[in-house]
Parts: sequence; structure tokens; C-alpha cells
Amino acid sequence: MPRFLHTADWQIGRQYARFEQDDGLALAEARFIAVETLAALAADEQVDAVLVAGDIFDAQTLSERTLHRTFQALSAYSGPWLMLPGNHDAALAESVWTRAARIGAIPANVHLLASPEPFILAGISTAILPAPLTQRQTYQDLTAWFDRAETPEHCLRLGLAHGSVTGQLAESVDSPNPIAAERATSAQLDYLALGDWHGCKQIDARTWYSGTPEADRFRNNAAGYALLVTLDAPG
Ligand SMILES: [Mn+2]
Repeated sequence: MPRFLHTADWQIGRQYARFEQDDGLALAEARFIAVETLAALAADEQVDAVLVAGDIFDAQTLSERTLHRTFQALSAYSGPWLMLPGNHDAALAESVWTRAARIGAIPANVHLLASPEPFILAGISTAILPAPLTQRQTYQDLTAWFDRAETPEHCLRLGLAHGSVTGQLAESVDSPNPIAAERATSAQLDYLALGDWHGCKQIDARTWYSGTPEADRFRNNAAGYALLVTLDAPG
């Protein structure tokens, strides 16, 4: 049975201007340690892939040192990391991702899903449908194409998206970027892995936000989680 680790919103490189400098450095370091913990968890649990549902990076302009350090933090898990550009790290023509690629920071087992097309993990008969952000904000539902996406027969269908499920979240969301609440059903998804909401939150039987692995400015909303997802079979 395929198993996945679902995480999101690492926001690496975040500035902590409200804190004393030493405290800010400690908080930044804690983000890397959280990613190392996720990699160790993925290895221990022998998952088939890690899904990172956007906002891996907090900004487009991070230092080369921070980019290298982020990808080095993945090293305990050598399986596939499927990463989605979110609003903070959108796949612009020139982005944090193109810079990371240019300096050779991205390991071969990291797959940036920057195009809205199925990504097939043939070994576990799984199709990943990504909804990457190519700009910081959009008012279109980028998951709409999932409904008509063709995937190989007998493959699991997983969606990966970053934004706000319409009508389900508080007003203080991170970005508009709407996602239809019934998408998992209308697109016949076995699981829809979401990012952007900074707490662990279930939307329906097959749709979840993992939330951030680290505590954040949003209060009382279940930060500090990642989700282990096991799927029996398609449908
Ligand atoms: Mn976001």
C-alpha cells in the first residue's frame, strides 16, 4: 500500500524582525531542524514519496547558503520529494527555484512540480496532479484542470495544491488563491494534499491541510504537524 508524508509551509528564510537577533537566528535554525526531522521521519516510516504542498521558501531572494542548507536538510530521505511552488515561492520566470537550480543546489531526488501536468510515480502506480502557483496571487481555481486530467488506469490520483479552500477557512488566510471545497470528489482524487493554511485541518475524508511543521504567527490552529497518508487502492 503506497504511503506518503504530506507537509507544507516550511517558509524557510523567514525573517523574525520582532525578535532579538539571537532569538531570530535560533528560530531560523529551528526551521532547518524541522526539515531534518521530516526527512528522518520519511526514512523511518519508509514512505514512497514526500509531498510538500508549497511555500517551501518564504521569499524569492534567499541567500545561496540558505538554499544549499535547505536541500542538504533533506539528505536522510533518498526517495522522491515532490515540491510545489506556493505564493511565497511562486514559479516566476526568475524565481528562488531557478536560482537554486542554477547553483546546483537541487538534488536529483527532488522534483519541482512547476507545470500543471500529471507527474507519474510508476513504481507505485500513482499520478500526482499539481496546481503550481506561477504568480503570488490568482483569483482562478488552479485545481480546476484536475477534473478532466487523464491518468493511467489503475493509478492512484493525488492532488497537490496551495491556497484557500473556498468557504472553509477564517478570514485571515495567507492568500486568495481559491480551491473548490468539493475538488477531491469532482476530480475523483484519492487524496488532496493542501498547503497555505498554517494548521493541520481536515476538509473532507480525502482532503487535508498538513499545516506547518513549526509554530507560526497564527494562534491556536494546530501547528507542528505532518501527515502520514496510507492509501489502499484507487477509488
Ligand atoms: Mn502560502
